[in-house]
Amino acid sequence: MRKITLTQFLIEEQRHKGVIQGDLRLLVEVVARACKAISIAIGKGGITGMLGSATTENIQGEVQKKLDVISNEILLETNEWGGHLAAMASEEMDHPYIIPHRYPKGEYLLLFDPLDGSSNIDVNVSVGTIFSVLNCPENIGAVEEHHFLQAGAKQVCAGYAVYGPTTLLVLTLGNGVSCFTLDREVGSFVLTQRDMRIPEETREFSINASNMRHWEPPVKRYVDELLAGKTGPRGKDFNMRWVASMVADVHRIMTRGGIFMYPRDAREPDKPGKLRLMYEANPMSMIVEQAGGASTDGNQRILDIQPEQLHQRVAVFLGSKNEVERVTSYHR
Ligand code: AHM
Ligand code: MG
Repeated sequence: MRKITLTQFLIEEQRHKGVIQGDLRLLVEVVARACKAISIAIGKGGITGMLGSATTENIQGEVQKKLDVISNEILLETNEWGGHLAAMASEEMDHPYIIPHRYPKGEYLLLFDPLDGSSNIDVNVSVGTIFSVLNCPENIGAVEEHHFLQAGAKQVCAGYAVYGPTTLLVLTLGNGVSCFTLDREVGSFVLTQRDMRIPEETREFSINASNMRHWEPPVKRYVDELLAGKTGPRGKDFNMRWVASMVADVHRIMTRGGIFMYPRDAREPDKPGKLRLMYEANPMSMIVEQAGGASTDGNQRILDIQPEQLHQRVAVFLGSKNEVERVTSYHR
């Protein structure tokens, strides 16, 4: 069987389908190259002394891991000079990084969570990188923070890498979702699955149950019904999985279905949920919808939310369509 590399896949998308422009192709290739470098840095683990915490906090007041900082730097350095970007924003940086004047300015904005699930790094459990691409508004002069505040429905591309037993890149350009596996010897991503689809029905759910006492009533009701199993209102048993790396939990759902929830809760009433709209919820929602799944904040489609702040948080319910619709209907 002929192997299709990411490069070939992108060239075909550009040439035959006209789905993407040259600069977007370059952007995806550069992000993929950054993900390879991050995968290598993670793979060395304790050998290079890179496990453990840095001495810094991010804007959310979370202590950064050394690999959070390194992954962020890798993404900035690989992407700044190619001429495909106008600016970048990251979960790990307070403010956007504007492409310096010495480099040509491109037409895209890149947003990322450089190392998602990084609390898992020290225990050798899967982590990942999540990214989102927006068009930079035209005729604006200097890029400013508010230019990033576009609804998720406007994303032109989204993807994630999972650094697990294999390194995977899952990508959507707005016409379905494809999965690539890193061939470590050759150093390229190889297409291993086209047109990923999330089954509409599932018997699996994913939530951090330790927060149960803080949940809102619709979430409590929904999870209680799942837990009641065969003899409860759902009439079937459900299984539960929680990796605590969104990339790994979402990838499982992309592969065999399920529902992922990180609801709003009463721990910090001014913060709606833990996950970030721009770096986590929007790109994952685009991918999930492109695979036939659904994604809401309990009340509305996540991709329709008009962002007000770069680092804003949001409640997330995503995955198999029928379950997402059910828990969303309990909120009404
Ligand atoms: P991070 O981006 O700082 O790693 O935080 C996001 C992660 C998600 O990957 C995961 O779903 C969630 O936080 C886990 O939260 P919890 O610690 O409540 O299990
Ligand atoms: Mg994250």
